[in-house]
Amino acid sequence: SPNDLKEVESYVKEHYAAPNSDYYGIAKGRNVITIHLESLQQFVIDYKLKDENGQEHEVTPFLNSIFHSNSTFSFDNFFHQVKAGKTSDAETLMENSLFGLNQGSLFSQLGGKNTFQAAPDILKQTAGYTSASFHGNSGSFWNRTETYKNLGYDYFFDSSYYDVNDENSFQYGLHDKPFFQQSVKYLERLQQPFYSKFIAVSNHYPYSEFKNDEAGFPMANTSDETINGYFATANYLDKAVEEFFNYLKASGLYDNSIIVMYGDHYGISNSRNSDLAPLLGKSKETWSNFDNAQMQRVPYMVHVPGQDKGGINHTYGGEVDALPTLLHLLGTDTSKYIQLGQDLLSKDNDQIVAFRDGDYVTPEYTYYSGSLYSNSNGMPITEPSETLQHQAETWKEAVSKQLSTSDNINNGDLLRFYSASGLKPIDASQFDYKNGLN
Ligand code: GP9
Ligand code: MN
Repeated sequence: SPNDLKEVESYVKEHYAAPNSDYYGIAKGRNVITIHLESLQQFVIDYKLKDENGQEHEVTPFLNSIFHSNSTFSFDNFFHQVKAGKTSDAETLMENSLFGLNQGSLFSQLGGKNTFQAAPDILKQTAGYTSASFHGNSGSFWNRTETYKNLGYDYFFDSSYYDVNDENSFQYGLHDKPFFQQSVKYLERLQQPFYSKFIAVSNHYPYSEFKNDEAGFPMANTSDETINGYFATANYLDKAVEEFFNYLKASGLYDNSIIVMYGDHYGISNSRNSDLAPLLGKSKETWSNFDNAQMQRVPYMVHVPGQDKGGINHTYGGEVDALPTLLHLLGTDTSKYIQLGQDLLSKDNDQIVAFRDGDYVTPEYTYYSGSLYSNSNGMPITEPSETLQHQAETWKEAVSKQLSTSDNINNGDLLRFYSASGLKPIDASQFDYKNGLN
């Protein structure tokens, strides 16, 4: 009911993290090009895979160069927060600053009917942006076609806009190189400024598409085929993104755009991590749930060509924090929106990262699968001091409050009552994604 919204509003007010004036608005008016890096984990950044002759192969040389660039706001303590909705949960988090559901996918269950105040709509109504999502898979996957209308996307180029055949695709759609190549003809006709999202999906489980020589990258040599193929597909993704950047530069779009890149969730599941351990210089025998928690880091980078204020930021945060971070860089005031995350560049950031099941990570401690660990040595704390025990309870409460607030918003469809944003309600029927850019 509208009354439930009151509690949400006071939560949001209390947790609002004011923008950092050093960065506020530095990307104002630029196009936004978001590249979804399927299943890419932070450990891959700067990682070098050894082949059987002991020779080292950098897995993602291009992404590494962007990660280390002064023009990039890079985050190395950024965690995914998805659950069963996987990619679609990441989209929910990144573009709404709300969580997915604790069971199933919010896109599938509520995406077609709820009211949202998402990135494409905010930028359209406050700054005149056009928006488009690009993905070489069927629009019905994760109920995207219906959900995107409620997020305010003007265009959705799904697989029906691409030449997809047996040679250039796999079960989740078009491979990344042809995907970017074939996207260009739509992208260059978009009215600027635009907000765009490219869901590149080749680096998806089971990582079995780029095993032959033509991929040009060695397999890892563990007993787990999934792990073995992961590096080669990640390398393919890296090359595809580099090609896309080359196009952006050649077309001139690069200079008046910013490029946001994020990994949506883990690619190697916890049950496989102990087999990965030796490749990370760790032992299989001592691999723990603390290590599993640390593996949930994913890349998050905001590349702002021409800027030199970037660098690697160590703030602890998660996908829920991405939207306020981005909007502040674009010079958009977020204080009147219902967003549950905090700008990662803000000095007010609380740095309590919630996982969807109530576990959490802070800069010093990790709570995962029922145990509290010290980040400094990775050891479980069996007899916490009274102070620490009290702190841990406070963190747990903060996390469950953030999650329950999200659930209340989504399950009660509360944004339909929220007019203080100044955003006019979206009429989803105005969007017809079959007509392209006519
Ligand atoms: C398919 C892609 C895969 O369209 O988004 O999603 P995932 O399996 O990672 O949720
Ligand atoms: Mn995914």
